[in-house]
Amino acid sequence: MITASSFPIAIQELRTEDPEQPDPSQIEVVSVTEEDLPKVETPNTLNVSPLGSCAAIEEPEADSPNPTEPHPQTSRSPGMPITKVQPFIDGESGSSEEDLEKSWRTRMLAHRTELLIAVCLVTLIVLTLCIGLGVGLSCVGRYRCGSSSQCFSSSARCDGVMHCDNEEDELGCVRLSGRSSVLQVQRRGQWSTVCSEDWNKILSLSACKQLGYSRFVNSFFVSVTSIEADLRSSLVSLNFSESHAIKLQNVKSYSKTECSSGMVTTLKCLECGSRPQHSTRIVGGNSSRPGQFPWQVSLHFRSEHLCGGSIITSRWILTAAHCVFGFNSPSLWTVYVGLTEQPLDNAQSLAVQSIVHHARYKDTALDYDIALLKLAKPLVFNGFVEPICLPNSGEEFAEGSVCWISGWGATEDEGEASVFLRSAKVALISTKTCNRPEVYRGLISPWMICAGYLEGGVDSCQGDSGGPLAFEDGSVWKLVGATSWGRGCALRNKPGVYTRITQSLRWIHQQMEREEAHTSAAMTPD
Ligand code: 4AZ
Repeated sequence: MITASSFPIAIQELRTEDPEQPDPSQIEVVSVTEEDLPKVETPNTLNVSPLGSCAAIEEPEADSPNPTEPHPQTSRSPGMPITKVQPFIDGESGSSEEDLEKSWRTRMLAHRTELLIAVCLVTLIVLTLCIGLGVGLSCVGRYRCGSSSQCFSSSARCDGVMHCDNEEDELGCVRLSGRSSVLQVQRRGQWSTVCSEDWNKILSLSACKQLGYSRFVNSFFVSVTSIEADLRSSLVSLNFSESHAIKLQNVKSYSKTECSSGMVTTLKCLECGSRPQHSTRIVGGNSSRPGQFPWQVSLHFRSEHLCGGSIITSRWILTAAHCVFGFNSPSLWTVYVGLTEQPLDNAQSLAVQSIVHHARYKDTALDYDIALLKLAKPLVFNGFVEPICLPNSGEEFAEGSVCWISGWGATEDEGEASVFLRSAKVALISTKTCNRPEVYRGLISPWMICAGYLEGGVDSCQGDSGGPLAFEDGSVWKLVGATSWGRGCALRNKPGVYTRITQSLRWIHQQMEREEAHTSAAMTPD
Protein backbone atom coordinates (compact mmCIF):
# COMPACT_ATOMS: atom_id res chain seq x y z
CA MET A 1 0.00 0.00 0.00
CA ILE A 2 1.22 3.37 -0.78
CA THR A 3 0.59 6.06 1.74
CA ALA A 4 0.55 9.47 0.26
CA SER A 5 2.61 12.12 1.82
CA SER A 6 4.18 15.37 0.78
CA PHE A 7 7.43 13.54 1.22
CA PRO A 8 7.95 10.77 -1.41
CA ILE A 9 8.15 7.49 0.26
CA ALA A 10 8.16 4.00 -1.10
CA ILE A 11 5.64 1.63 0.27
CA GLN A 12 6.56 -1.88 -0.21
CA GLU A 13 4.03 -4.59 0.10
CA LEU A 14 5.16 -8.14 -0.05
CA ARG A 15 2.49 -10.70 -0.41
CA THR A 16 3.21 -14.36 -0.58
CA GLU A 17 1.01 -17.35 -1.26
CA ASP A 18 1.40 -18.88 2.17
CA PRO A 19 -1.92 -20.25 3.42
CA GLU A 20 -0.90 -19.68 7.08
CA GLN A 21 -1.43 -15.98 6.85
CA PRO A 22 -0.96 -14.20 10.16
CA ASP A 23 -3.65 -12.34 11.99
CA PRO A 24 -3.77 -8.75 10.60
CA SER A 25 -3.00 -7.44 14.07
CA GLN A 26 0.43 -9.05 13.80
CA ILE A 27 1.30 -6.95 10.85
CA GLU A 28 4.19 -4.75 11.84
CA VAL A 29 4.21 -1.20 10.70
CA VAL A 30 7.25 0.96 11.07
CA SER A 31 6.36 4.57 10.54
CA VAL A 32 8.87 7.30 9.98
CA THR A 33 7.87 10.92 10.13
CA GLU A 34 8.87 13.46 7.58
CA GLU A 35 11.36 15.08 9.90
CA ASP A 36 13.14 11.76 10.39
CA LEU A 37 13.86 11.40 6.76
CA PRO A 38 16.83 12.76 4.86
CA LYS A 39 16.27 15.13 1.93
CA VAL A 40 16.85 13.06 -1.17
CA GLU A 41 16.48 13.19 -4.88
CA THR A 42 13.38 11.19 -5.67
CA PRO A 43 13.04 9.01 -8.71
CA ASN A 44 9.56 8.61 -10.11
CA THR A 45 9.50 4.93 -9.55
CA LEU A 46 8.64 2.89 -6.52
CA ASN A 47 11.48 1.04 -4.96
CA VAL A 48 10.28 -2.41 -4.22
CA SER A 49 13.06 -4.20 -2.55
CA PRO A 50 13.03 -7.85 -1.75
CA LEU A 51 13.17 -7.41 1.95
CA GLY A 52 12.47 -10.13 4.40
CA SER A 53 10.24 -9.79 7.41
CA CYS A 54 10.82 -7.20 10.14
CA ALA A 55 12.03 -10.01 12.30
CA ALA A 56 14.49 -10.92 9.65
CA ILE A 57 16.08 -7.49 9.68
CA GLU A 58 16.55 -7.50 13.38
CA GLU A 59 19.97 -8.23 14.85
CA PRO A 60 20.92 -11.71 13.62
CA GLU A 61 21.81 -14.19 16.26
CA ALA A 62 25.49 -14.55 16.76
CA ASP A 63 25.51 -18.20 15.85
CA SER A 64 23.57 -17.68 12.65
CA PRO A 65 25.65 -19.25 9.84
CA ASN A 66 24.99 -16.31 7.56
CA PRO A 67 23.92 -13.17 9.32
CA THR A 68 22.54 -11.66 6.13
CA GLU A 69 20.19 -14.55 5.56
CA PRO A 70 16.81 -14.44 7.22
CA HIS A 71 16.54 -16.60 10.25
CA PRO A 72 14.74 -19.79 9.27
CA GLN A 73 12.21 -19.58 12.10
CA THR A 74 11.50 -15.90 11.68
CA SER A 75 11.57 -15.67 7.89
CA ARG A 76 8.30 -14.47 6.48
CA SER A 77 6.30 -17.15 4.74
CA PRO A 78 5.10 -16.50 1.24
CA GLY A 79 1.78 -14.69 1.13
CA MET A 80 2.30 -12.79 4.44
CA PRO A 81 1.50 -9.08 3.92
CA ILE A 82 4.17 -6.77 5.25
CA THR A 83 3.94 -3.06 4.95
CA LYS A 84 7.28 -1.36 5.19
CA VAL A 85 7.76 2.26 4.69
CA GLN A 86 11.16 3.46 3.72
CA PRO A 87 12.47 6.51 2.02
CA PHE A 88 14.06 6.35 -1.32
CA ILE A 89 17.73 6.78 -1.09
CA ASP A 90 19.51 8.08 -4.10
CA GLY A 91 21.37 5.34 -5.88
CA GLU A 92 19.79 2.69 -3.73
CA SER A 93 17.56 1.29 -6.40
CA GLY A 94 20.22 -1.08 -7.52
CA SER A 95 21.62 -1.79 -4.01
CA SER A 96 21.68 -5.17 -2.49
CA GLU A 97 19.38 -6.42 0.25
CA GLU A 98 22.33 -6.29 2.61
CA ASP A 99 22.88 -2.57 1.91
CA LEU A 100 19.23 -1.79 2.43
CA GLU A 101 19.17 -3.69 5.68
CA LYS A 102 22.26 -1.86 6.83
CA SER A 103 20.78 1.54 5.97
CA TRP A 104 17.53 0.63 7.68
CA ARG A 105 19.31 -0.55 10.77
CA THR A 106 21.45 2.60 10.91
CA ARG A 107 18.36 4.78 10.70
CA MET A 108 16.56 2.79 13.38
CA LEU A 109 19.61 3.07 15.59
CA ALA A 110 19.77 6.83 15.08
CA HIS A 111 16.08 7.08 15.83
CA ARG A 112 16.42 5.09 19.03
CA THR A 113 19.45 7.14 20.08
CA GLU A 114 17.46 10.34 19.61
CA LEU A 115 14.60 8.89 21.60
CA LEU A 116 16.98 7.83 24.36
CA ILE A 117 18.57 11.29 24.51
CA ALA A 118 15.14 12.91 24.71
CA VAL A 119 14.09 10.56 27.53
CA CYS A 120 17.34 11.26 29.39
CA LEU A 121 16.87 15.04 29.02
CA VAL A 122 13.31 14.92 30.30
CA THR A 123 14.39 12.74 33.25
CA LEU A 124 17.20 15.19 34.03
CA ILE A 125 14.87 18.19 33.98
CA VAL A 126 12.32 16.41 36.18
CA LEU A 127 15.07 15.32 38.60
CA THR A 128 16.52 18.85 38.77
CA LEU A 129 13.08 20.29 39.47
CA CYS A 130 12.41 17.66 42.13
CA ILE A 131 15.78 18.21 43.81
CA GLY A 132 15.33 22.03 43.71
CA LEU A 133 11.85 21.72 45.15
CA GLY A 134 13.14 19.20 47.68
CA VAL A 135 15.93 21.52 48.86
CA GLY A 136 13.50 24.43 49.08
CA LEU A 137 10.97 22.41 51.00
CA SER A 138 13.56 20.72 53.17
CA CYS A 139 14.63 24.19 54.45
CA VAL A 140 11.13 24.86 55.78
CA GLY A 141 11.34 24.63 59.57
CA ARG A 142 15.01 23.79 59.32
CA TYR A 143 18.17 25.76 59.91
CA ARG A 144 19.65 27.47 56.87
CA CYS A 145 23.35 28.38 56.79
CA GLY A 146 23.66 32.15 56.10
CA SER A 147 22.26 33.00 52.68
CA SER A 148 23.20 29.62 51.18
CA SER A 149 20.89 26.75 50.24
CA GLN A 150 22.63 24.55 52.84
CA CYS A 151 20.10 23.62 55.47
CA PHE A 152 19.65 20.91 58.05
CA SER A 153 17.61 19.85 61.04
CA SER A 154 17.50 22.40 63.87
CA SER A 155 18.64 19.68 66.27
CA ALA A 156 22.01 19.62 64.51
CA ARG A 157 22.61 23.18 65.70
CA CYS A 158 25.19 23.41 68.49
CA ASP A 159 25.75 19.65 68.49
CA GLY A 160 29.55 19.81 68.39
CA VAL A 161 29.67 19.01 64.65
CA MET A 162 30.11 21.76 62.04
CA HIS A 163 27.47 21.68 59.31
CA CYS A 164 27.76 25.13 57.74
CA ASP A 165 30.87 25.97 55.73
CA ASN A 166 31.56 29.01 57.90
CA GLU A 167 30.94 27.08 61.16
CA GLU A 168 28.04 29.40 62.06
CA ASP A 169 25.93 26.48 63.32
CA GLU A 170 28.44 26.01 66.15
CA LEU A 171 28.62 29.74 66.92
CA GLY A 172 26.10 31.72 68.96
CA CYS A 173 25.26 28.74 71.18
CA VAL A 174 25.27 30.89 74.33
CA ARG A 175 23.05 33.88 75.11
CA LEU A 176 22.07 36.17 77.97
CA SER A 177 18.33 36.35 78.37
CA GLY A 178 15.57 38.30 80.03
CA ARG A 179 15.64 41.13 82.55
CA SER A 180 18.40 39.60 84.70
CA SER A 181 20.91 38.49 81.99
CA VAL A 182 20.34 34.81 82.71
CA LEU A 183 22.82 32.54 80.99
CA GLN A 184 21.38 30.09 78.47
CA VAL A 185 23.11 27.42 76.40
CA GLN A 186 21.83 25.87 73.23
CA ARG A 187 22.53 22.19 72.65
CA ARG A 188 21.11 20.24 69.69
CA GLY A 189 18.74 23.08 68.93
CA GLN A 190 17.29 23.45 72.43
CA TRP A 191 17.95 26.43 74.70
CA SER A 192 18.32 25.74 78.44
CA THR A 193 18.98 28.04 81.39
CA VAL A 194 22.14 27.21 83.36
CA CYS A 195 21.74 26.28 87.05
CA SER A 196 24.13 27.64 89.65
CA GLU A 197 25.41 24.17 90.69
CA ASP A 198 29.10 23.58 89.93
CA TRP A 199 29.38 26.94 88.20
CA ASN A 200 32.93 28.29 88.18
CA LYS A 201 35.14 31.05 86.74
CA ILE A 202 36.41 28.94 83.86
CA LEU A 203 32.84 28.38 82.76
CA SER A 204 32.12 32.12 83.13
CA LEU A 205 35.12 33.00 80.96
CA SER A 206 34.14 30.30 78.45
CA ALA A 207 30.62 31.74 78.20
CA CYS A 208 31.88 35.32 77.74
CA LYS A 209 34.31 34.18 75.04
CA GLN A 210 31.46 32.44 73.29
CA LEU A 211 29.64 35.75 73.31
CA GLY A 212 32.69 37.30 71.66
CA TYR A 213 34.11 39.12 74.69
CA SER A 214 37.67 38.62 75.81
CA ARG A 215 36.95 38.59 79.56
CA PHE A 216 34.15 38.38 82.07
CA VAL A 217 33.20 40.92 84.73
CA ASN A 218 31.11 38.95 87.18
CA SER A 219 28.62 36.19 87.57
CA PHE A 220 25.99 35.85 90.26
CA PHE A 221 22.98 33.69 90.95
CA VAL A 222 19.28 34.50 91.07
CA SER A 223 16.38 32.37 92.18
CA VAL A 224 14.65 30.25 89.54
CA THR A 225 11.33 31.64 90.64
CA SER A 226 12.42 35.23 89.96
CA ILE A 227 13.07 34.72 86.23
CA GLU A 228 10.61 34.84 83.34
CA ALA A 229 8.49 31.69 82.94
CA ASP A 230 9.84 30.81 79.48
CA LEU A 231 13.41 30.80 80.88
CA ARG A 232 12.37 28.22 83.49
CA SER A 233 11.02 25.65 81.03
CA SER A 234 14.37 23.92 80.44
CA LEU A 235 17.17 23.93 83.01
CA VAL A 236 20.60 22.37 82.79
CA SER A 237 23.53 21.87 85.06
CA LEU A 238 27.09 21.81 83.74
CA ASN A 239 30.03 20.25 85.48
CA PHE A 240 33.47 21.11 84.21
CA SER A 241 36.72 21.02 86.10
CA GLU A 242 39.34 21.66 83.40
CA SER A 243 41.48 24.77 83.55
CA HIS A 244 40.93 25.91 79.96
CA ALA A 245 37.98 27.54 78.20
CA ILE A 246 35.59 25.30 76.30
CA LYS A 247 32.36 25.65 74.34
CA LEU A 248 29.59 25.16 76.87
CA GLN A 249 27.40 23.07 74.55
CA ASN A 250 30.24 20.54 74.35
CA VAL A 251 30.70 20.05 78.09
CA LYS A 252 30.55 16.30 78.77
CA SER A 253 28.63 16.58 82.00
CA TYR A 254 25.52 18.35 80.68
CA SER A 255 22.42 17.18 82.49
CA LYS A 256 18.81 18.24 82.48
CA THR A 257 17.76 19.04 85.98
CA GLU A 258 15.38 21.00 88.14
CA CYS A 259 18.28 23.10 89.59
CA SER A 260 18.71 21.50 93.02
CA SER A 261 20.02 24.83 94.38
CA GLY A 262 16.90 26.63 93.17
CA MET A 263 19.23 29.19 91.59
CA VAL A 264 20.31 30.01 88.05
CA THR A 265 23.40 31.77 86.68
CA THR A 266 23.58 35.34 85.43
CA LEU A 267 26.60 36.77 83.67
CA LYS A 268 28.19 40.10 82.84
CA CYS A 269 31.04 40.24 80.35
CA LEU A 270 31.47 44.00 79.91
CA GLU A 271 30.92 47.22 81.84
CA CYS A 272 28.70 49.16 79.49
CA GLY A 273 25.89 51.64 79.11
CA SER A 274 27.11 54.24 81.60
CA ARG A 275 27.91 57.94 80.99
CA PRO A 276 30.50 58.86 83.62
CA GLN A 277 31.30 62.21 81.95
CA HIS A 278 27.77 63.34 81.30
CA SER A 279 26.47 66.26 83.30
CA THR A 280 22.71 66.10 83.74
CA ARG A 281 22.65 69.85 84.56
CA ILE A 282 22.45 70.82 80.87
CA VAL A 283 18.97 70.23 79.49
CA GLY A 284 17.23 71.38 76.35
CA GLY A 285 18.49 72.19 72.88
CA ASN A 286 19.45 69.38 70.60
CA SER A 287 23.18 69.79 70.27
CA SER A 288 24.86 67.17 72.41
CA ARG A 289 27.43 67.66 75.12
CA PRO A 290 30.70 65.70 75.23
CA GLY A 291 30.06 62.48 77.09
CA GLN A 292 26.28 62.55 76.53
CA PHE A 293 26.43 59.77 73.94
CA PRO A 294 29.91 58.34 74.50
CA TRP A 295 29.15 55.27 72.33
CA GLN A 296 28.45 57.44 69.28
CA VAL A 297 31.11 57.26 66.56
CA SER A 298 31.55 58.99 63.22
CA LEU A 299 32.52 56.73 60.32
CA HIS A 300 34.67 58.54 57.80
CA PHE A 301 34.89 57.19 54.29
CA ARG A 302 37.83 58.67 52.38
CA SER A 303 38.12 61.42 55.02
CA GLU A 304 34.45 62.41 55.03
CA HIS A 305 31.70 61.68 57.54
CA LEU A 306 29.37 59.16 55.91
CA CYS A 307 27.60 57.31 58.70
CA GLY A 308 27.24 56.91 62.40
CA GLY A 309 27.93 53.84 64.53
CA SER A 310 27.88 52.60 68.14
CA ILE A 311 30.72 51.26 70.26
CA ILE A 312 29.64 47.85 71.61
CA THR A 313 33.04 46.60 72.87
CA SER A 314 36.59 47.95 72.88
CA ARG A 315 37.11 46.30 69.46
CA TRP A 316 33.70 46.44 67.77
CA ILE A 317 31.58 49.18 66.18
CA LEU A 318 28.03 48.37 65.14
CA THR A 319 26.61 50.18 62.11
CA ALA A 320 24.21 49.69 59.17
CA ALA A 321 25.11 47.31 56.34
CA HIS A 322 24.05 49.92 53.76
CA CYS A 323 26.85 52.22 55.00
CA VAL A 324 29.63 49.77 54.17
CA PHE A 325 28.08 47.52 51.51
CA GLY A 326 30.29 47.57 48.43
CA PHE A 327 32.94 49.57 50.34
CA ASN A 328 34.13 46.93 52.73
CA SER A 329 37.82 47.53 52.28
CA PRO A 330 38.93 48.49 55.84
CA SER A 331 41.57 50.94 54.60
CA LEU A 332 38.86 53.23 53.16
CA TRP A 333 37.44 53.85 56.62
CA THR A 334 38.45 55.70 59.79
CA VAL A 335 36.47 55.60 63.04
CA TYR A 336 36.32 58.81 65.11
CA VAL A 337 35.35 58.46 68.75
CA GLY A 338 34.72 60.79 71.70
CA LEU A 339 33.81 63.82 69.59
CA THR A 340 30.82 66.10 69.25
CA GLU A 341 32.01 68.59 66.66
CA GLN A 342 33.13 68.04 63.08
CA PRO A 343 35.62 68.67 61.54
CA LEU A 344 37.67 66.88 64.07
CA ASP A 345 40.37 68.82 65.75
CA ASN A 346 41.93 66.52 68.30
CA ALA A 347 39.47 63.62 68.17
CA GLN A 348 40.75 60.09 68.63
CA SER A 349 40.76 58.17 65.34
CA LEU A 350 41.13 54.47 64.76
CA ALA A 351 41.90 52.28 61.79
CA VAL A 352 39.57 49.44 60.84
CA GLN A 353 40.85 45.88 60.73
CA SER A 354 37.84 44.16 59.18
CA ILE A 355 34.26 44.80 58.14
CA VAL A 356 31.46 42.25 58.07
CA HIS A 357 27.87 42.81 57.06
CA HIS A 358 24.95 40.42 57.40
CA ALA A 359 25.15 37.75 54.69
CA ARG A 360 21.47 38.21 53.85
CA TYR A 361 21.70 41.97 53.38
CA LYS A 362 21.01 43.05 49.77
CA ASP A 363 21.38 46.59 48.52
CA THR A 364 18.07 46.16 46.69
CA ALA A 365 16.20 45.45 49.93
CA LEU A 366 15.96 46.93 53.40
CA ASP A 367 16.26 43.86 55.62
CA TYR A 368 19.31 42.65 57.64
CA ASP A 369 20.76 46.18 57.58
CA ILE A 370 23.55 45.49 60.05
CA ALA A 371 27.34 45.44 59.91
CA LEU A 372 30.27 45.28 62.32
CA LEU A 373 33.62 47.00 62.05
CA LYS A 374 36.50 45.46 63.96
CA LEU A 375 39.01 48.07 65.08
CA ALA A 376 42.69 47.51 64.43
CA LYS A 377 43.45 48.41 68.08
CA PRO A 378 41.25 48.32 71.18
CA LEU A 379 39.65 51.54 72.39
CA VAL A 380 40.52 53.00 75.75
CA PHE A 381 37.33 53.92 77.61
CA ASN A 382 37.53 57.27 79.39
CA GLY A 383 34.03 58.57 79.98
CA PHE A 384 33.89 60.35 76.62
CA VAL A 385 34.40 57.02 74.88
CA GLU A 386 32.24 54.22 76.32
CA PRO A 387 30.43 51.15 75.01
CA ILE A 388 26.64 50.91 75.00
CA CYS A 389 25.13 47.64 76.28
CA LEU A 390 23.49 45.22 73.92
CA PRO A 391 20.02 44.23 75.09
CA ASN A 392 19.40 40.71 76.32
CA SER A 393 17.74 38.07 74.27
CA GLY A 394 13.95 38.22 74.54
CA GLU A 395 14.03 41.72 76.02
CA GLU A 396 11.06 43.72 74.79
CA PHE A 397 11.01 47.48 74.51
CA ALA A 398 7.40 48.55 74.86
CA GLU A 399 5.55 50.62 72.32
CA GLY A 400 5.81 54.29 73.35
CA SER A 401 9.14 53.82 75.20
CA VAL A 402 11.18 56.96 74.75
CA CYS A 403 14.58 56.42 73.14
CA TRP A 404 17.33 58.72 71.91
CA ILE A 405 18.71 59.07 68.44
CA SER A 406 21.96 60.93 67.74
CA GLY A 407 24.20 61.78 64.81
CA TRP A 408 25.76 64.33 62.47
CA GLY A 409 23.12 63.76 59.81
CA ALA A 410 21.23 66.38 57.83
CA THR A 411 18.92 68.71 59.78
CA GLU A 412 16.44 68.70 56.92
CA ASP A 413 15.64 66.22 54.14
CA GLU A 414 18.47 66.30 51.60
CA GLY A 415 20.16 69.05 53.63
CA GLU A 416 23.78 69.37 54.74
CA ALA A 417 25.37 67.21 57.42
CA SER A 418 25.49 68.84 60.84
CA VAL A 419 28.72 70.18 62.34
CA PHE A 420 27.56 69.34 65.87
CA LEU A 421 26.43 66.00 67.16
CA ARG A 422 22.68 66.36 67.52
CA SER A 423 20.21 64.20 69.36
CA ALA A 424 16.48 63.83 69.77
CA LYS A 425 13.93 61.83 71.72
CA VAL A 426 11.78 59.45 69.71
CA ALA A 427 9.06 57.04 70.82
CA LEU A 428 9.01 53.39 69.79
CA ILE A 429 6.18 52.54 67.41
CA SER A 430 4.79 49.00 67.25
CA THR A 431 5.37 47.01 64.06
CA LYS A 432 1.60 46.65 63.74
CA THR A 433 1.16 50.43 63.63
CA CYS A 434 4.20 50.93 61.41
CA ASN A 435 2.88 48.38 58.93
CA ARG A 436 -0.45 50.18 58.54
CA PRO A 437 -1.33 51.08 54.94
CA GLU A 438 -0.84 54.82 55.49
CA VAL A 439 2.54 54.24 57.16
CA TYR A 440 4.85 51.59 55.65
CA ARG A 441 2.15 49.16 54.39
CA GLY A 442 3.72 45.87 55.46
CA LEU A 443 7.37 46.75 54.73
CA ILE A 444 8.42 46.41 58.36
CA SER A 445 10.04 43.01 58.97
CA PRO A 446 11.08 41.35 62.28
CA TRP A 447 14.57 42.80 61.68
CA MET A 448 13.22 46.37 61.89
CA ILE A 449 11.80 48.60 64.58
CA CYS A 450 10.10 51.96 64.02
CA ALA A 451 10.59 55.05 66.15
CA GLY A 452 9.47 58.64 65.87
CA TYR A 453 6.10 60.32 65.63
CA LEU A 454 3.32 59.70 63.13
CA GLU A 455 2.67 63.45 63.05
CA GLY A 456 6.29 63.90 61.89
CA GLY A 457 8.67 66.68 62.96
CA VAL A 458 11.42 64.71 64.77
CA ASP A 459 13.46 62.08 62.98
CA SER A 460 16.85 60.79 61.93
CA CYS A 461 18.00 61.82 58.46
CA GLN A 462 20.72 61.28 55.82
CA GLY A 463 24.09 60.85 57.52
CA ASP A 464 22.60 59.48 60.76
CA SER A 465 22.51 55.95 59.36
CA GLY A 466 24.22 53.29 61.42
CA GLY A 467 23.99 55.44 64.54
CA PRO A 468 22.27 54.49 67.80
CA LEU A 469 18.64 54.30 68.84
CA ALA A 470 19.32 54.08 72.58
CA PHE A 471 17.12 53.41 75.60
CA GLU A 472 17.99 54.29 79.18
CA ASP A 473 16.92 51.27 81.22
CA GLY A 474 17.30 52.40 84.82
CA SER A 475 20.89 53.58 84.93
CA VAL A 476 22.01 51.45 81.98
CA TRP A 477 21.82 52.50 78.32
CA LYS A 478 20.92 49.79 75.86
CA LEU A 479 21.14 49.73 72.09
CA VAL A 480 17.65 49.17 70.70
CA GLY A 481 18.34 49.97 67.06
CA ALA A 482 20.75 51.16 64.40
CA THR A 483 19.47 53.93 62.10
CA SER A 484 18.49 52.26 58.85
CA TRP A 485 15.96 53.97 56.58
CA GLY A 486 12.78 55.96 56.23
CA ARG A 487 10.77 57.77 53.61
CA GLY A 488 12.24 61.28 53.64
CA CYS A 489 12.89 62.80 57.05
CA ALA A 490 10.39 63.82 59.73
CA LEU A 491 7.42 63.45 57.37
CA ARG A 492 3.91 62.70 58.64
CA ASN A 493 3.25 58.92 58.82
CA LYS A 494 6.85 58.19 57.83
CA PRO A 495 8.80 57.53 61.04
CA GLY A 496 12.41 56.40 61.13
CA VAL A 497 13.15 52.70 60.71
CA TYR A 498 15.96 51.09 62.70
CA THR A 499 17.60 47.66 62.59
CA ARG A 500 16.17 45.75 65.57
CA ILE A 501 19.09 44.77 67.81
CA THR A 502 17.27 42.06 69.80
CA GLN A 503 16.71 40.29 66.47
CA SER A 504 20.37 40.70 65.49
CA LEU A 505 21.94 39.45 68.75
CA ARG A 506 22.83 36.00 67.55
CA TRP A 507 24.41 37.34 64.38
CA ILE A 508 26.40 39.94 66.37
CA HIS A 509 27.70 37.38 68.88
CA GLN A 510 28.53 34.89 66.12
CA GLN A 511 30.75 37.46 64.38
CA MET A 512 32.47 38.49 67.59
CA GLU A 513 32.89 34.88 68.76
CA ARG A 514 34.50 33.83 65.48
CA GLU A 515 37.00 36.67 65.79
CA GLU A 516 37.56 36.10 69.51
CA ALA A 517 38.41 32.44 68.81
CA HIS A 518 40.98 33.53 66.21
CA THR A 519 42.47 36.20 68.47
CA SER A 520 42.74 33.76 71.39
CA ALA A 521 44.23 31.10 69.13
CA ALA A 522 46.81 33.61 67.87
CA MET A 523 47.71 34.53 71.45
CA THR A 524 47.94 30.94 72.71
CA PRO A 525 51.53 29.64 72.57
CA ASP A 526 51.87 26.26 70.89
C1 4AZ B 1 19.74 58.05 55.48
O1 4AZ B 1 19.68 58.15 54.26
C2 4AZ B 1 18.47 58.09 56.25
N1 4AZ B 1 14.16 59.38 58.37
C3 4AZ B 1 18.48 57.84 57.59
C4 4AZ B 1 17.31 57.88 58.30
C5 4AZ B 1 16.14 58.16 57.69
C6 4AZ B 1 16.10 58.43 56.35
C7 4AZ B 1 17.28 58.40 55.62
C8 4AZ B 1 14.87 58.19 58.49
O2 4AZ B 1 20.82 57.91 56.06
